[in-house]
Amino acid sequence: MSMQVSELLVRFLERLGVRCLFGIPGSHILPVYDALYDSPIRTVLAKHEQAAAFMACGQALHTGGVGACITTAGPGATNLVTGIANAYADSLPVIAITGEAPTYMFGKGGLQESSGEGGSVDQVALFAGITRYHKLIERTDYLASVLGQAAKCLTGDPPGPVVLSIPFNLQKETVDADLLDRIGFGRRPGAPLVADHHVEQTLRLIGQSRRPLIVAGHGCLRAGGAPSLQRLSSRLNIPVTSSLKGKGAIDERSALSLGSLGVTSGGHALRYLEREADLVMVLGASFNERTSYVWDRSLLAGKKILQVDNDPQQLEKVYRADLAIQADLGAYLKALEAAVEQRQIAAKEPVDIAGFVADLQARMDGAGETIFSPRFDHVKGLYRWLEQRFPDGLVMFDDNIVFAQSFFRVSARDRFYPNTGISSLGQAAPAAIGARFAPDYDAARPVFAMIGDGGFHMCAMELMTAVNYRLPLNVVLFNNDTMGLIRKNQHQHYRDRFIDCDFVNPDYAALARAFGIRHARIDAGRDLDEALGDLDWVRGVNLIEVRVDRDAYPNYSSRR
Ligand SMILES: Cc1ncc(C[n+]2csc(CCOP(=O)(O)OP(=O)(O)O)c2C)c(N)n1
Ligand SMILES: [Mg+2]
Repeated sequence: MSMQVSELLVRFLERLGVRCLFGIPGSHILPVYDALYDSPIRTVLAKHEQAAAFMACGQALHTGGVGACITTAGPGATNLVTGIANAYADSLPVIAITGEAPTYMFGKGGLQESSGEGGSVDQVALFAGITRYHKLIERTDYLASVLGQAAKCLTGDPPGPVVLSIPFNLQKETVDADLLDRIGFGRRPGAPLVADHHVEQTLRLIGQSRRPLIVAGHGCLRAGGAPSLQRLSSRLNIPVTSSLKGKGAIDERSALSLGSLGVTSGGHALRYLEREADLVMVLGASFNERTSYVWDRSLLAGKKILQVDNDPQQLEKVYRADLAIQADLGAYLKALEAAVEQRQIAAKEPVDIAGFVADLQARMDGAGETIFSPRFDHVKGLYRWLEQRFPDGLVMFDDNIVFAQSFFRVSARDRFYPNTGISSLGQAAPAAIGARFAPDYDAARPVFAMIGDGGFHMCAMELMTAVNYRLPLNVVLFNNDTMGLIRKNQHQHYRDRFIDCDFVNPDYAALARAFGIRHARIDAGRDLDEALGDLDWVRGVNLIEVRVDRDAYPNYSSRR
C-alpha cells in the first residue's frame, strides 16, 4: 500500500506517542496539516512559533514523552530557534516538523526558501548547533533511515531535539506505507545493572563519613529515583540539598531537607555543606555555575566526593571525585537501598536540620546577610499560601527562579520546573500550557507559570491560546515595572547607571478583562485569602499580579 509522505509523517508522530502538536500553519506545510485533520493527534494553534516550541518542551518535561511542534518554512522555522535550543540544553525529546519551499525552486529565490541554495537562508546550518538531529529531506528513498535516526535521538539517553524539514513537493509524493515498520520505536532500554563494587565502594565511603550530605540533581527525578532517595535519606539520617532542577527530589517540607543549593538560594545548604559535611554525594547534579557558586574551589575542599551520573560528560566536569560512577540513578539508588537493608547498615547520628536552619537564619538576619529583606515578605507569604492551599500538589513552571528557589518548598506531590535550559525569559507560560494540554494531565492539580513582567511581555499573547482552548492556567506575574535582575546588577556593579531596564506596564486588570480572564492583585500587606479566595484554580485562566518594589533587590550577586 502506498501513502502520501505527509500522511506517513503523521503516522510516524502517532507511533512516537505524540498526542499534541503545537504550531502555526503556512502554505508550505499545509499537506501535513491536511493529514492531521484525520489524526487523533490534537493540534494547538499557538500565537508564535517560539511559544509552540516551549509548549512542546513543557509537555515533554511533564510527561517524559515526546513533545512536538510544527511550523511553515522560513520565518516559521526560524522562529523556533530559541525553543529548540532550550530543548537541546535541557536534553528534551522534542520534534519539530517544518515545511520548506519545493525542491524545484531551490536556488531560484522561492518564497520563504531556506534551502541554503542561491544565497537563501541555510536552515541546516541554523539548526546544526541546537539539535541532536536535523534533516532537510530532499528525497524519499532514504526516508526510513531518516525517521529511524529521528526516533533514536528522541528516545536516546540522553534524548534531544530533532528538526525535520520537508519541502512542499516532497510532502505530496507517495511512499510505501510499510516503511514505518522498518523503524524501531522502542523506548530507552531498561536501566543497566549497577555493579556490585560500586555499591560496595559507596557503602564504604558512607561508613567512613561522620556527616554525609546528598546533593540531588535533576538526574534523580528523571530516573524516577526520588522515592528511593527519600527512603535512603531517612533510613540513614543523611540530609539532602538539591540543585535548582533537582528541587523535589526529596520532599522539601521533610525534616532532612536543606532546601536548594546555589547562588540564588537562601544559603542554608551552602553553610551546612561548608561547616558540617565531610562526604558530599553528588547524585545526578552537574554542578553548574549556580549550584557551584560560580565554581568556588573552596566549596568542596577537604571533603570526600562521590559523584553518580548516567551521563559520563557530567562526571568530574567541575570537581574531581574520590569515586565517580556512571549509572542510571534510579537503578543505583534502588541497589543502594537494597544493600543498606540487607547489611543492616547503621544510620548516622540524627541531625537537627530545623535547628541548624533557625540558628543560621537568626545569625544571617542579624548580620544583614539574608537574601530577601522584609520588602519581599508578601512574596514569601504567597508561596507559603500556595503550599497550604494545595497540599495535594501543584505543577509550577518558573521563569523567575529567585523567589521559588528560596520560598517554595516542593513537596513529593508537586512538580517544579525552573527555567533552566538556556534560561530564556518568556518560557514559563507556554511551557505550562504545553504541560496542561497533556491528555493524561491530572485535572485536580492546578498549573502555574511564575513570571516577571519583562518575561511576561515576551509571551503575553499565549494567554489567549489558553483562553482559546478553555485551558486552565494560573499566571503569577511579578510586577516591578522593571527588568529587576538587570536593575539589580546595574545597582551592584554599575553605580546605579540604570539603562534599558525600567518600563511602563499596562493596566493588568484591564488587560485581563480584555482577555476575558480573572485578575487578582497582591500588594504588600494584602490578605491573601481575601485577594485569592474565589479564584477557580483548576478550571479558570487567572492572572495574579504581585506588586514588587522596583528598588528592592535580592541580596545576591552573580558577579556580572
Ligand atoms: C530571552 C531573554 N532575553 C534576555 C534575558 C536576560 N535577562 C535575564 S533576567 C532579565 C530581566 C527579567 O525581568 P523580569 O522578567 O521583569 O523579572 P524580574 O527580574 O524583574 O523579576 C533579563 C532581561 C534572558 N534571560 N532571556
Ligand atoms: Mg520585572
